[in-house]
Amino acid sequence: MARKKIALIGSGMIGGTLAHLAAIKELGDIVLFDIAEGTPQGKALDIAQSGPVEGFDANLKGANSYEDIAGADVCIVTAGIPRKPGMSRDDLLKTNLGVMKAVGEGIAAHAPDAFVICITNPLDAMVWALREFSGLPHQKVVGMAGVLDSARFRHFLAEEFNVSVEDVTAFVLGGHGDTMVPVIEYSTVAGIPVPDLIKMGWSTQERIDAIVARTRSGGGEIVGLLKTGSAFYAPATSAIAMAESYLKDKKRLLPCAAHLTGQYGVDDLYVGVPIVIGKDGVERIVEIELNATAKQNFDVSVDAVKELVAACKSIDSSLA
Ligand code: A3D
Repeated sequence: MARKKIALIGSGMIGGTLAHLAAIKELGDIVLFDIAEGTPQGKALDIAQSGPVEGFDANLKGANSYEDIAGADVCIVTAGIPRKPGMSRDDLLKTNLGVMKAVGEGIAAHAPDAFVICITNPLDAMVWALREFSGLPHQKVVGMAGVLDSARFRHFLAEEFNVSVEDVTAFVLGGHGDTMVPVIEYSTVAGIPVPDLIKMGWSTQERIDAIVARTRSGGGEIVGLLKTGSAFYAPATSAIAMAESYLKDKKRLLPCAAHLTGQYGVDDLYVGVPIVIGKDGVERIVEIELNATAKQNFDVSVDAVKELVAACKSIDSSLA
């Protein structure tokens, strides 16, 4: 059986980490693509040279031409620019929208059967635009944010309760950004919901509220520390979990930005919700019951995504 092929569109900090993880996990052969000449080739060679030590078999190739992603089973998109000092959110949106157009057309031409995972920010709007530009089926295009935001929440909860991260499950829904919705009723330690743990004296509502707030600004906290970039290890790991669920038909239930067609009262928008990822891509969208506060927060989050999509439509009339 031929190896699967994984194309990484964007070979920056997340792209390189994705390549390393995909190689170590032997998910398939890997193509690193970027417009920067030398970067994808250098990273591909460096990671390939770790193969003999790690003992993985994977072909790694760096590329500046979309032809090299031909026939990819999975494309993970991190291409774009980060927000620079003095740059408005709209300027960022405009630039990255142009990048999504080029990437979407490249994928449509060379890897139309791929499962596509978008990571480029602003996430919920970029994944929507990428899907529009590529024309791929909605169930084959998703955005990575919820797995990362939930992982951050799980990490903080595990620290708070002094238990293994393995036993902590958590849900963070909604758009990626300040308006994301960590849902504590569905967050558990080995099945015990967080509100019950508060009642049992494991923590207090105030401390959990602080953890929720820290989760919401989890990306910003890391940007503040790194100063020259944003998080890349945990974002890459999160996208690899999604890719693995597709490639191995694991049918994992993961919070991801998925295209909604009426679920949660939302139509034609990508928002973070629980989905099942298997060999067909998004195989199920799971509608969980939200309490009044969570629903209210979810709606605020949806409005923020709507605004961004409207801005995309006004920048590029082909999207309107
Ligand atoms: P970075 O290291 O700057 O890598 C981006 C790469 O994209 C660079 O190598 C660029 O050369 C390349 N690039 C730019 N334009 C194009 C193009 N047209 N075609 C192909 N490649 C291009 O960034 P990063 O890897 O740290 O982050 C990548 C993206 O992920 C950014 O938009 C971040 O904001 C975003 N991000 C999202 C999350 C989420 O949870 C959603 C978390 C962390 C980062």
